[in-house]
Amino acid sequence: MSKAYNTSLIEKKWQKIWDEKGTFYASEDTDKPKYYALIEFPYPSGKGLHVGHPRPYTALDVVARKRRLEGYNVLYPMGWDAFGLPTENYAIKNKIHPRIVTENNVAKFKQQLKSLGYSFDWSREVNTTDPEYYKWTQWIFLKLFEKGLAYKQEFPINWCTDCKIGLANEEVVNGACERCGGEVVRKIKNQWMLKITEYAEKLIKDLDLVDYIDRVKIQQTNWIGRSEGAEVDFEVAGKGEKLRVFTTRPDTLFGATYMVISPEHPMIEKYKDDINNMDSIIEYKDMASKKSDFERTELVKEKTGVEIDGLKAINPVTGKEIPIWISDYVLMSYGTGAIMAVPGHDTRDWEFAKKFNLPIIEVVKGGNVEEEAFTDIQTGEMINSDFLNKLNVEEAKKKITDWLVEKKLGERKINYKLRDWVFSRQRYWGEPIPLVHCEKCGWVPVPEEDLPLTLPEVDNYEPTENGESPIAKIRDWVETTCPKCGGKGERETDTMPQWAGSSWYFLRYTDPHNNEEFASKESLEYWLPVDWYNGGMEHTTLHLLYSRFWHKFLYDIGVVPVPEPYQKRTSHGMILGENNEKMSKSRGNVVNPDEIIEDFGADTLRMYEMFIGDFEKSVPWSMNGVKGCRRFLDKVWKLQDMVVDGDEYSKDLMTNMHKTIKKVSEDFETLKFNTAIAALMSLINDFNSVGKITRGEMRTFLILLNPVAPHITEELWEILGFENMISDQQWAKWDEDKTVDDEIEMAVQVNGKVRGTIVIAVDANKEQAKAKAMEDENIMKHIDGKTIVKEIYVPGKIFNIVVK
Ligand code: ANZ
Ligand code: ZN
Repeated sequence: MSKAYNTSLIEKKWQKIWDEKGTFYASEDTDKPKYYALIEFPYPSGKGLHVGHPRPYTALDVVARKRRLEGYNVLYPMGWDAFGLPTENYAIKNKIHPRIVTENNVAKFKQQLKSLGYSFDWSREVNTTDPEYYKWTQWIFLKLFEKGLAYKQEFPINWCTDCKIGLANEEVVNGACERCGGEVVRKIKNQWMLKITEYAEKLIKDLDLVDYIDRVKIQQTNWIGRSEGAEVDFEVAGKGEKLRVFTTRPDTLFGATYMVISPEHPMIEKYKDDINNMDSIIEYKDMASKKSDFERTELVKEKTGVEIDGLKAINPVTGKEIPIWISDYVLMSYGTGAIMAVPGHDTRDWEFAKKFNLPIIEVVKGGNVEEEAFTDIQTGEMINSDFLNKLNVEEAKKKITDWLVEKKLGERKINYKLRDWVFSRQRYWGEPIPLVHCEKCGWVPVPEEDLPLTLPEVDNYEPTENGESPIAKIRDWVETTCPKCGGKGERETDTMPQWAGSSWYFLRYTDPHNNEEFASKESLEYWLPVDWYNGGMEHTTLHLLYSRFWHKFLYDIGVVPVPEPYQKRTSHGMILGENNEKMSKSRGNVVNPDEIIEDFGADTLRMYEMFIGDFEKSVPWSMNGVKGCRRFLDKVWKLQDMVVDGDEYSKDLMTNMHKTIKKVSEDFETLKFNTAIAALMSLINDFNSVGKITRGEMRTFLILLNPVAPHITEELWEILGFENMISDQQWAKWDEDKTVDDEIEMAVQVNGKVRGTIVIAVDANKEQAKAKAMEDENIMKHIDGKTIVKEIYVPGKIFNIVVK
């Protein structure tokens, strides 16, 4: 009889062996083909590992382990995205240096990850807060600066008056800070910006080169938001001034009955002396400045606005004078900050026109513009549009644009929704931006040989009242000499955002200890691109886009060998609490992975997270599910008592073995971990009904289960005296022919009507089929007393007997 299944003993034992042997170290020194599997490295928060973390980590661990058995040299690395606000806030509150907080958190995370038995190559661990790492983050920033892709600009940001920090639009809810509820105001700050917009076109186009799940491609494409259209000049009556708009529908120009400019449009300031209602305009501007862009452009909300009294525009095709309004639904940050309003064919303009009683002209026939805007561009035909009449929208667009270009009234234009990346943070715990400001020379890079520019020691990490970084107070760090002229200079005191270090970490993994370069050419050539990258959907338009941008830039300056960093991208769903809500302390539904490992074992946790449901969907946690997985592994453990000699598969199990190998092999590739496990569960039931298993069957079973439950399978492998370790074996192969059942059910027809079914061997001949058919009463009933004139037999498919 076997010993008890002692998870803690077995799991610690194998983790130690893997560690000592360096079983999962990747090396470039091999003839094997490479495979680079990657998951998003975690932010080591003080809360420790969440049960959500192991879902993607286990999934790609399964892939990595399978690939090794398939003969690949696999890189599956891990590291820490460790700069960031929570650590800094914790440090401020508890008066501990963020570096120490980070060290502690990393130690805790690492111990937790090790207890899950991942096949990470721990010799390549990276940490974004390590000066030897961020030296290269700074280096890349300087390259961007050198090429003109980093610039400093006055930029309105959402400023939380309590946190004293800039917030992203998504972080402002009803004018208040999402974190603390504090008041959010717009504050103009001089910020470092990265010109990601320069890569907008490539970031869309090169999605063709990669194999990302559709929803990722779609989200990125929409986020970049490419719009083709035209810019058109409208004359401001009597001012010799042009008001330029961006439109995607130049074909509707004859229907432009008024214009709208953004409340921040510079024209207001310029013509303030000509405007008779400046008071109401200023009042409106104030109100608008309190809203986020998101709120301003929400479709559902009631339109507001003020007509500018004193300025009129002239529609360039009709020559008619039209009013100019200001409204917050027009953003200064998009296009030209001004629009031609076509209420007949644009929904927002239509609502605005209805509210303020502005004229609506139908220029595309097809709807009823008194009822709603007609926005279809496929079916309509132009009317009320002079030389465009009778054309369809597409033709009209082309014709009017040509006309505008010819008359020098406008030009073709492509716009993107994508904005440049605000790259400054006024906080301590981030990479210092390695630039010095000199009165004479302007912004001067810190020389490469002086990198890393390390963070100064400060006593107080609190941001300052005026919104400057706490570093600004360390005068002897700030005051320096200009690297160019040797005169007096001051260091930039903003730090980089957390997205910096994660924008290139996958490159560092290829050669993490290199002191000369961020990675050697050979390592990059060998390992890139990442073959399979799995990560959260919430990073699609942040980290995933940012890192593609940095990578493309590095490709353009010739320091990485491939244009795209990640060949394949997949994404996992969230794990919710047992009550189907997001796990959180306040909801009391948090599951601690340590406790699951303690009570059930790491293999059970790994297996459960792979079995829990469709990998791409959110699913609630279930303790019953965990127990079910543990019961399965208990059954696996007991298999050792049923093993009999024989390297072959037995006749009874032959088809099932081949079928299961095929199913598991394919499902592991297509994120169907749950159905792969189900197949293994069903195979064990077959083992149990047969009552014994050959060594050959057991061997294959252990190999198939190994990627999901690596500890128990290595242990059984050893107990049963198989050679070496599973990690040294080859992935199981299946024989397609043998995946088909030897016996099948076949319908038997008499004169084209099904009269019964027979069970026969797949390769049975007509005589054998006929013999079986004759045993069937119902079939015989239809044949008896008649003459068989024809027998049509299609092996494996059908048997048709024709009688007279
Ligand atoms: C006239 C027009 C007629 C428009 C029509 C649309 C339909 P996307 O696809 O998002 O690029 N627009 C331009 N700049 C704007 C700004 N700064 N703030 C708010 N709206 C702005 O949409 C471009 C369209 O959005 C432009 O085309 C313009 O309205 C508006 F039947 O011009 B359109
Ligand atoms: Zn200088």
